[in-house]
Amino acid sequence: MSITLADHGIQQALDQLGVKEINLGTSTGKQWFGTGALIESVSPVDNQLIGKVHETTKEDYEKVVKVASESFKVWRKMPAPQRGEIVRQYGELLRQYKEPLGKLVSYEMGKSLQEGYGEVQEMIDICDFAVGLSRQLHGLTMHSERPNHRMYEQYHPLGVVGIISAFNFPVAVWSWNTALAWVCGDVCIWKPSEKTPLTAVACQHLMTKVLEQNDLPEGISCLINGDYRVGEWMTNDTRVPLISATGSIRMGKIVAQAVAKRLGKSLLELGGNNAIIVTPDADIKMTVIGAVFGAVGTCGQRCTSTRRLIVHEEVYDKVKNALSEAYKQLSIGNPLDERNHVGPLIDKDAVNNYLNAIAQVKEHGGNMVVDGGVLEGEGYDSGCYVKPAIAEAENHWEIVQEETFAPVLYLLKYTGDVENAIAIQNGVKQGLSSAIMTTNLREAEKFLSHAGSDCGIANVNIGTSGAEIGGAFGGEKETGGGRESGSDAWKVYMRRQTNTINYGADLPLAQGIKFDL
Ligand code: UN1
Repeated sequence: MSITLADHGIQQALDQLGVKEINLGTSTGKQWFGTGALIESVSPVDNQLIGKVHETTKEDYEKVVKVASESFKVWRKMPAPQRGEIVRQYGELLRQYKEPLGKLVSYEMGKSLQEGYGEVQEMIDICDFAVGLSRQLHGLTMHSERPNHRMYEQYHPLGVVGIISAFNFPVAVWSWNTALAWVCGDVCIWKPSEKTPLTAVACQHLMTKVLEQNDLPEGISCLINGDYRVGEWMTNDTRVPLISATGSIRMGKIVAQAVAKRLGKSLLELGGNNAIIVTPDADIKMTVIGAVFGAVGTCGQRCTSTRRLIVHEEVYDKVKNALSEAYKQLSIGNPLDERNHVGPLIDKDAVNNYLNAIAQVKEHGGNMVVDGGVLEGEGYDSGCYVKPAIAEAENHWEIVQEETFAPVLYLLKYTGDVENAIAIQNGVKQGLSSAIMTTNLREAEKFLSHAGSDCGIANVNIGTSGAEIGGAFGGEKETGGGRESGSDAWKVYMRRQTNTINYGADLPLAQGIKFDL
């Protein structure tokens, strides 16, 4: 028996957010337009069509870039703290709309309601962060080698920022980029995942309210919709100096090359193959909580999801048993029901990738500690609900080396010193997030040292996922090297200028060069 959108409370959320059955997919802020083909947004929760969005055509795209480039000239003139005020208002609106937006995130993407709300909370948090930042876009001053000279640096807005986001964090990652870019004086064009276009339409409607209330020009916040072809218009466009892209390594390599070809800047946040090292001195209770949330949260579809658990032989069986017990407690089902821990995968392709990973483990003769499978029967009609699985594996297997965006956790055994575990942890192409569970200071510090984890994120006694917005987020190696959200990640959204001012009556040259006329 199918449940209607109204039964889920989704219809009400859509109404509150101004999302319709058929939506224009292109927006420059106040104006909405679009004549392109329709993208259908189907919920992985129960296969229901939530709504449709018109794809952006090349003509629409041209219009958007023109408007964005014009509005940049106005926006960059506004003092940064005033831009911060606009972001503050957006954050306020997100507080008001947290419930419907969180719900729509949960239903369109399939993550648990708690995580849907958590994602909107990340948006609110980054807005708050950006408001403070708007008064701190500082450069350094340096002492000049020449007398009567002053040297300093300043940061200027960059221009139009193109944001390509993924389905798994359909709204938060956009906010990490826009909230910072806006206070930095940039204007943004957002291409969300074609799997989650409605949450993007909802966010743009909210921003439209803010822009209208403040009588700001069109083009500060723009939305375009479509698949990789629409993304390509942006990556190849010299009018877009920075492309920030989140997604697969495969996608990132294409984007990076296209942007580099025109010597643009890119900020890449790509795949991870995140591991937790569990040493003999680990607190097992904490380990289980961190590992289970890391592996099954968001149904294993975070770029920070825990994929590998590298466990010392002394505690291996204990950890293995504790994990299989914990997995028995997991309830899988409709993510809008707060009793469920795990919702569906995004679509059938994701289910196939998951099944393929398990099949490959079995081909290698790997033992399934907790077997997987697709769930069937009432409540599982969409065919996207899978059982989180745990497999005993080896690090060098091709499937372990890859990121499978699904809840499959590989158990890897190590012997001897923590250095051996670190070598396994680093022995993959990706370098996003990593963690160690230990109460031993020496092990923890080794893991954090120059010879330790090679990832952008390295945690002690915390899992690999669930990073706070205050730190710079991103990773090394094939994760792409970009940093988003906290710390000084804002610098990538600006151009740096070094200024030297001579307030003397002579013109001495640097490096002691004499050039007498
Ligand atoms: C992502 O999966 O692309 O650290 C982002 C985390 C979240 C963000 C994940 N704060 O798990």
